[in-house]
Amino acid sequence: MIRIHNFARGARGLRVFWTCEEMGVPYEAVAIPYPQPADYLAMNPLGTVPFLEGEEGVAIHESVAIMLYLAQRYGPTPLLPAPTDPVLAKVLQLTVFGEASIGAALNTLLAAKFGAPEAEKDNWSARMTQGRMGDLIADVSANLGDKPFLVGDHLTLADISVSCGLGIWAGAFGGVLPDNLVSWRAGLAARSAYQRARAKSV
Ligand SMILES: N[C@@H](CCC(=O)N[C@@H](CS)C(=O)NCC(=O)O)C(=O)O
Repeated sequence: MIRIHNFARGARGLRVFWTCEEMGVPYEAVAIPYPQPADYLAMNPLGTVPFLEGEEGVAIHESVAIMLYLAQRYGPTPLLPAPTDPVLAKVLQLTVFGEASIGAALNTLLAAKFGAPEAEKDNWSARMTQGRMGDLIADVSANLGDKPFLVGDHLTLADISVSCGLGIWAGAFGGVLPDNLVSWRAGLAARSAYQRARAKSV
């Protein structure tokens, strides 16, 4: 069985657990303490989570790469449209955006909030990144409009990736979201696959 390593309540690992739950892919959730033990660092020297130990010797980090890999390795799945489906491009764009834009900005802010010395917590980069988060959230809100899903008429990897990224914003920073994003996240959180994934994230 595949193994997915994650910190307790790690939002990026939740992306991966949730993808597996939606697809019905069995997995073992492996809780990683912080600081990471030597055997974990031997497998993933960066020490980041999530990390996938898959079949056929697969061993990779990067939450979005893991989601895309699982969808292709264990699909087809409605979470990832077929190559000829015109909505594929938008699903890929937003799935990557959830981490490359939102997640990366939040890591800068997390480092400033929890790691920086007092005098550096509100430095120029932190303020610039905070402002950028506003732009990113406005972009997601405009993409969603009053629809229940970001792309098309059903859940895709885009919803999973972006909503988990915004979960860090709401959870770690008490960040406020526009009403349409609050309703969308509430609808996603009501899904049984999401709830099973959350139960594995403790
Ligand atoms: N882009 C990476 C980011 C991974 C990442 O920064 N994970 C955080 C936890 S959510 C982490 O491992 N932090 C601990 C550390 O960097 O030592 C991904 O999406 O997997």
